[in-house]
Amino acid sequence: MKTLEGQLDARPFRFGIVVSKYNEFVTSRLLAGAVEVLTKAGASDEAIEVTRVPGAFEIPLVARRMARSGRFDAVICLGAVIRGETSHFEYISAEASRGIAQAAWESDLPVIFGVLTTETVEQALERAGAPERNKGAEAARTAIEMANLMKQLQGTIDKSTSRRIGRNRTKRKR
Ligand code: INI
Repeated sequence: MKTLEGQLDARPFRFGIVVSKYNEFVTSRLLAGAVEVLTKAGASDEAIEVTRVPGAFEIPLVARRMARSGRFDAVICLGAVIRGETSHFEYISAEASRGIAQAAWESDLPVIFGVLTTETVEQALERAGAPERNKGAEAARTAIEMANLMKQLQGTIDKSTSRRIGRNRTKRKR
């Protein structure tokens, strides 16, 4: 049985990060957590590009644009939607998650959901703190693993396609 699983090696890859400025006291910590993980896993400074957007609602459009640019192996989305501060919490968080998933589908690239949706500021800060609980760090680890996995899958798809083409060629020759 063959099992594929992505490794935590960031060296071969380029990463785009979309981070929202809304609740920057939280999102700056998510960004720091993500960059630390990428750097420790071998990504160079030039391999990381950060784009800042006004709020979580704006993340999907920019994530999609970055993912479709062909310049990245994964895009990491970072934001913080806090219920205590908004009556339209549901709309913003639902659109952010739906749009981020859609950006991945439409680009065939890992677009990673690192948007906190919490009831309170305290909960948001708790999930933007120490590396083991930092949602930005978690999103970066997922991005590295998925970039590696997609590369492996590309290899298996290429091989099976060329096997199929080879078989068809042989059939035609007969
Ligand atoms: N954006 C956030 O990222 N988090 C929030 O908690 C938030 N609140 O509370 O309203 C928020 N609002 C802004 C929103 O994302 C858009 O930028 C705005 O609606 C303009 O489209």
